[in-house]
Amino acid sequence: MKKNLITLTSLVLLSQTSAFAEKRKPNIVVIMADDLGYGDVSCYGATELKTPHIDKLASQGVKFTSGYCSASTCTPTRYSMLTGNYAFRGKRTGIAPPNAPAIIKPGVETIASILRRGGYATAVVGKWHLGLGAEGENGKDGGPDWNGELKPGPLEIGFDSCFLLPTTNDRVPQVYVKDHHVLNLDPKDPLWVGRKKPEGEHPTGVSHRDTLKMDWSHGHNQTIHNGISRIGFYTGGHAARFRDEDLADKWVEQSNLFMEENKDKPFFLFFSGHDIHVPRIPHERFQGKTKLGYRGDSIIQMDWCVGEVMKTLDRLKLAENTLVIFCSDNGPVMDDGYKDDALEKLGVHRAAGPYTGGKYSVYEGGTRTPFITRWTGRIQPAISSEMVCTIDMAASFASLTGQTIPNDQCVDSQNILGALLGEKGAKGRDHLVQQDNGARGTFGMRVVSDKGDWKLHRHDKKSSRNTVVEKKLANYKVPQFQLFDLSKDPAEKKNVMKENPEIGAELKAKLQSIIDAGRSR
Ligand code: NG6
Ligand code: CA
Repeated sequence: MKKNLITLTSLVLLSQTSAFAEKRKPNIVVIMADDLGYGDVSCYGATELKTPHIDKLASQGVKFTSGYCSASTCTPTRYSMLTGNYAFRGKRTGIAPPNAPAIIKPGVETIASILRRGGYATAVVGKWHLGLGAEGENGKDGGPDWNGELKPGPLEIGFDSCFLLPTTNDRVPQVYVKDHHVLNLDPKDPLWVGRKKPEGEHPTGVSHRDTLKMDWSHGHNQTIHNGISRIGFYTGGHAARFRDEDLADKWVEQSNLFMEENKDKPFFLFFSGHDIHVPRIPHERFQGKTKLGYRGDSIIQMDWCVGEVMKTLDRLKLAENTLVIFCSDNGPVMDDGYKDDALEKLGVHRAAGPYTGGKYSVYEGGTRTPFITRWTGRIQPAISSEMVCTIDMAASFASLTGQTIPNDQCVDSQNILGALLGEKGAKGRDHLVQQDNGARGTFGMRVVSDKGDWKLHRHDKKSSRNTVVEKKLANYKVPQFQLFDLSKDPAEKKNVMKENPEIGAELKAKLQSIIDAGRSR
């Protein structure tokens, strides 16, 4: 009897200690904004609007002045963030079309698989844009089976659950995906998604332009939903379709549910809102809140989302046990295909702050973005100039949670946990390769050493893409290599390759060796 009692007591003690140990593993919440520039929030210098919630986060944590995403478009940054691999190494890592199959294959290590192994509940809520479904075989198209099981997808690469906008909202279809299925899909009204206009009557942004509630400026003139024409065609799935105005509320609702359900165990939430990507259609209650038009109003809506997530952490008493990271997937863009007056109403607002370029560019404005870490009680408020990047989350989170990563995985992710936590003397990266979209041979590389703070640009071929920005760029003869001294010239205005041939040669060789080595970890 006595022996049993002892065993029982020790069992209780043991389970309490392990519960305690589990509890001590911090939750991780990554909030990634879409197309948000360095200068788009007030704590990074915006004066034309106020972002109180993001500002508060920054005042409670570390505000990085050299925080980056790894690419200046969405898909490659998100691919790199999750896998810890530079996107230019992977196939089909450029902006994903509506029917793209899953880009990250099952078996590839991701932040989610690492943390799940460490006992975390893992979820992604919001924009995915990394493809769904298998590769095509025997000449058949692969990609999402919209009316069946949508796999592989997030659940096959480490997430326990997902609630998604499958692509990006200027692309079809406007439906939510919950785990493996389109939510609220009526089998009697199947969803079809394709590149060719369906037969018969099918209003488009061209044929019914005068009915649109927001006009398009380039592309984005195919199937109309909610008065907005999109990239790509779709039919059916009417009961499943959402209103653009409600997206932000939905992400908050679903994130709150996940955090509440998992409040007693460590969790990883990837909050991947759609703001401030086009079409910028904020909820009615945010429309007109700034003088910058819907682009500014969407920033306010995104800031509200950040506030709501923080409120939930407070309500669940989790702020002291949660590492929060706020970042963006690429720099800013004004006209990205819709006439929403972003440029016309810009005034003195500088979306990329002091930097040149933005989305689609390897100038600093393309990838240097707001980047904030907060962990109440653990991180001391500070401003840090250490170089940190979204691609480093994999190795850093592995270190934080005591996980090991196989040598052939997360090959470009660096463990910069100390810098992310603002620890005194802890170093960030000393170099970072930046890319535009896909793997087309346009690179930026920043290198910080005792020789200075340098930036190399490499443009292997003339861009063939069709964006307004790139068309403009194509009118210039861009030298294959350019060198900028960021210590004197953060705006990358003066190419100093001729004056600094040795530094130039060193950086060229370093970039080439990173590409050739297939890894940089
Ligand atoms: C471009 C789209 C742009 C945007 C971008 C992806 C055109 C002319 N432009 O091809 O509107 O959707 O892709 O943005 O169609 S991202 O942030 O998801 O990478
Ligand atoms: Ca983006």
